Amino acid sequence: MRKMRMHSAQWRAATVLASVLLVGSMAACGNSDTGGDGGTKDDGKITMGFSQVGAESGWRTANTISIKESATAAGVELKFDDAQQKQENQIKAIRNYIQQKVDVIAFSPVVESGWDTVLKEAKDAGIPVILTDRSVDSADKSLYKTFLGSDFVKEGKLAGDWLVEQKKTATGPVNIVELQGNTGAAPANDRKKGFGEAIAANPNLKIIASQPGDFTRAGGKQVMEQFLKANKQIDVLFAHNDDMGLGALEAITAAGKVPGKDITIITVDAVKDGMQALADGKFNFIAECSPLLGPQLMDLAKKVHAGETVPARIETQETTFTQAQAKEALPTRKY
Ligand code: GYE
Repeated sequence: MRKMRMHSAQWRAATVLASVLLVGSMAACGNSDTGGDGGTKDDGKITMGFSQVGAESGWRTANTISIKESATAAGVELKFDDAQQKQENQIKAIRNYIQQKVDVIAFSPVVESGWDTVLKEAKDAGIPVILTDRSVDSADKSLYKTFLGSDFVKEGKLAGDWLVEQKKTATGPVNIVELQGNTGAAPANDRKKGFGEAIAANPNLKIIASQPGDFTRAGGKQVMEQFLKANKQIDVLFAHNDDMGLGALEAITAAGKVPGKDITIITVDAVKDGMQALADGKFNFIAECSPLLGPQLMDLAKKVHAGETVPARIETQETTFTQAQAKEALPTRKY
């Protein structure tokens, strides 16, 4: 852990000075066993404070595992906090990390808005911040070093484009219900936007109901039950993640309908359980969102800590899956 903050030029000067002093003192002691690097190696571990959204979904679990494993592999000392999907808990965790003078703060913001004050506190303390998975809507981009994560608008658009293609011969209305992620979250806002823009290509495609299911199975099930009660004809479900889709399956089956046949189901993520439902014919299409952000995050932390400039935005590479593609991909799927 670092005791004080310096600019990279100062760091370099300090490192040179320290190594000169170290070599000098070792020579004075007659100790030449320096491990072969002349004693210039910085063995001080990077300490990262990470504030995770919660444990709401299979995606999140895979993401947490990726971050913890990558920290160990990269020799980064990780302080980890689960905010249980509450912004106030994340702010508290970030303030703790500032107080503990960690080297880097990384977090996945549960919602997009309301971060300026705490980000400014981190900046004033000289602690670099990396956004992972989800972004913030702060106008001041100097409050964080980079944002590593997916293009959620694109995911929604890919989901919508697939539906437009499937329904291109439809002559009557196609009734769509939408299960949104937690209110105010970047992936909820953006997936809704991308999907809406894509389906505008065919005026037959109509969203007749749209509610948050908080990215959880329980939320998906409960809201889908309400949708089914309130709407006679539901043709399509677009769920902002696999877990809500999986919860909705129970409600659909309980209502005597066949998921994947009576109701076309499109989701986002492509975690194992979602891919299994797709391979089994219960889901119809998934836009992938990769949770395996750990290795890139650790790499970025090292660069930022060393004072290197990193790209302001790093986008995750993703694909989409049909039922046939899910069958093929499942045996080697890691999460
Ligand atoms: O799609 C969902 C999770 O922020 C991309 O959060 C992430 C989303 C993911 O709960 O399953």
